Amino acid sequence: MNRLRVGVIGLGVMGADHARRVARRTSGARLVAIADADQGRTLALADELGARAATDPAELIDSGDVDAVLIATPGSAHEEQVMACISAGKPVLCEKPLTLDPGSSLRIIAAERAAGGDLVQVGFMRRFDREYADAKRRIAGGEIGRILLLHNVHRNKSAPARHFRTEMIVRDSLVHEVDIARFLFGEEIVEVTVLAPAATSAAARGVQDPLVALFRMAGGAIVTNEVFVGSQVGYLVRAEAVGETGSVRIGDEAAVVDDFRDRFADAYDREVRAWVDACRQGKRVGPGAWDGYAASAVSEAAVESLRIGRPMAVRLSDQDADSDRPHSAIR
Ligand code: ISE
Repeated sequence: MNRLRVGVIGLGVMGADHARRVARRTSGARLVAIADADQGRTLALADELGARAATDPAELIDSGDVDAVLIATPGSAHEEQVMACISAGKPVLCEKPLTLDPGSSLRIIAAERAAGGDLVQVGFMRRFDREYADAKRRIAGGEIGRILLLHNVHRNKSAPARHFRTEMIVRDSLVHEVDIARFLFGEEIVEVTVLAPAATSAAARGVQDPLVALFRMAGGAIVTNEVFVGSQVGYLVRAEAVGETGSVRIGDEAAVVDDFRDRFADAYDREVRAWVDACRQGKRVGPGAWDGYAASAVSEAAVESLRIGRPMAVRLSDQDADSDRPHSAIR
């Protein structure tokens, strides 16, 4: 079978990493085209990787030499670009968050359903991390009994400098804990509470960093989350799922590194390889449009909880992409 011809849109930190991953470390795929608003950046990377520098995202998506698209642009651009991929009938791996609000994610679900395809995979790469995948297997297998608690710690060394706002800690960082809680429990999050401890002096004026968030799962379990993007120490992600008869820990052996691309390099490789393999078989793996929507709805409730200072219920649409899959049956 021919290799999957992949186009990458968005060549910032994550997008350039993915373009190199597809070009150099993903069997079954070929990087054929790249696009970014910065034409100089596009030309330089196209030269480095031997890909075509597309004139703009729309041209890349519609191009006859592109079978599948990887989107790594800012979240504000995702709806239009994912919709264009759906219209073109092309499978798409869209970096998280799928979109910045629940309504736009629901529009993507509706468009995907109307197109009759299961085309959208969302870039929640931790599901492909070996430790998280093993934890899911052990929990699903009943090794620790019913899980009652999940504790997450998520620290970055420093916050992105430009225009960083408190709600980005929720929508861009905590969103990983939202998805991994849904994944490990196999349930939806029904309530979220966000608390702002005393902020670090390293935070920009008005930014509340760190944040503490509590999720209540549909089955009654509680998830505690610390997200600290300006920790000044390094990138650290740990978790412990606590069950009735034991616990499963994640990240204890992981070195504290500077960058999330180092901590999850293997997970990103496995995620993209799984996406390519699925596309070549006309299938989809991992988190889909519904998972992107649910994470967006929880993020919206989390931002509101922080604003009003009390718990917020998470209300999900009954427009489920897989009508035969109850909300709580998360893949
Ligand atoms: C970034 O976009 C990621 O996805 C990282 O995993 C996360 O730790 C970081 O906070 C985000 O900005």
